[in-house]
Amino acid sequence: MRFHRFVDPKDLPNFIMDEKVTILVTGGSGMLGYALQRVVKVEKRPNEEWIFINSKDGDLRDINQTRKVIEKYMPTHVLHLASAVSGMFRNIKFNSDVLLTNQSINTNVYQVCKDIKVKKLISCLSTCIYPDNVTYPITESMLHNGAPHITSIGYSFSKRMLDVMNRCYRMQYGCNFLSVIPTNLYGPNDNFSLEDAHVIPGLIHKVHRCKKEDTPLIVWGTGKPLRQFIFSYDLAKLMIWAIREYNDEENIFFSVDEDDEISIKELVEIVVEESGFKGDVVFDETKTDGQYKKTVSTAKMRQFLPDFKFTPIREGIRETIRWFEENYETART
Ligand code: GFB
Repeated sequence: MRFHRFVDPKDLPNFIMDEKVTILVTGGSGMLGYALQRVVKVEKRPNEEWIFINSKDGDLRDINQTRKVIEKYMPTHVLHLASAVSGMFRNIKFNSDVLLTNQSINTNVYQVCKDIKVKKLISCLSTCIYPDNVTYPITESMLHNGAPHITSIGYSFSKRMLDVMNRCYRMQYGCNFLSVIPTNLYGPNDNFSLEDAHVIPGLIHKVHRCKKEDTPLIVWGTGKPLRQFIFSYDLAKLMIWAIREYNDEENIFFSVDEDDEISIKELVEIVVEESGFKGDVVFDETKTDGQYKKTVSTAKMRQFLPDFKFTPIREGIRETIRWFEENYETART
């Protein structure tokens, strides 16, 4: 390959194969961090060093602790996953706590990564932060076209600010800071707390209880809402691809395709069948459905990864149930 006098950095292969890269993952012991640790074991390249940190290594709400832990490893690349995140029902109760926690964590991590000149920083948004009143399927560029759903306003604006920070740091300092946007995530090592969990871990824990106590399964809402669920191990593979290869300054959705969107009712049927629950299922319609749907287009992702195979939802749920049953005593419940 002949290099011309001027080569646009974006055209250079991101990881020059023999160049040593140090990838620091914040929020390294959460559900996605857990999945990344397992996938990296298999997919790690010889020139890559992966470091997973969590709140025990330092409180990222504190700028001094943030600087200390990041400068300890001096990463060339950062996957910023640390965040206050929970299901809709906890978001409704703690919108301002979630907003303030994420604001301080993100401000500190971005500041330090700019100061130590990391080559690339990728942060993780979520599709629930997109406008609630929107045409479907949602595309990446619609992020600021209106207010998000009220149930998660604190979380949503704290994550939208990451997009704004990417643009500001890129304009002022030329930082290669960008974001990827997964849909509803589930998998091993999730938060299975009955109150705070997202719907899949919440249902898996409820079924576990109902089988023990021989009680009906209470599902919140009408069961009509629609969601695109992505298995944590699949997202881990996509995040590894992104930190190595993705250099577009615009965001990208990581999601199963639109055809794989399912209703909460269909989801309940899969969880019930895969856990062998024989009891009654009751929909408590006094509980809110939240956002009816947030269907995203995967057209951009498919341009880069036309053949990426996602784990079928039934298989992912079976694996998550197996992990929960095996780790019940130590799981977050
Ligand atoms: O997973 P979930 O809390 O997240 O709720 P969202 C999804 C749907 O499941 C809602 C219904 O329509 C709920 O009414 N649902 C039924 C349940 N039973 C349950 C249950 O036992 N627990 C829960 N949690 N839901 C979140 C955002 O919205 O999406 C977060 O609040 C985050 O910030 C996440 O972005 C990805 O999809 O409604």
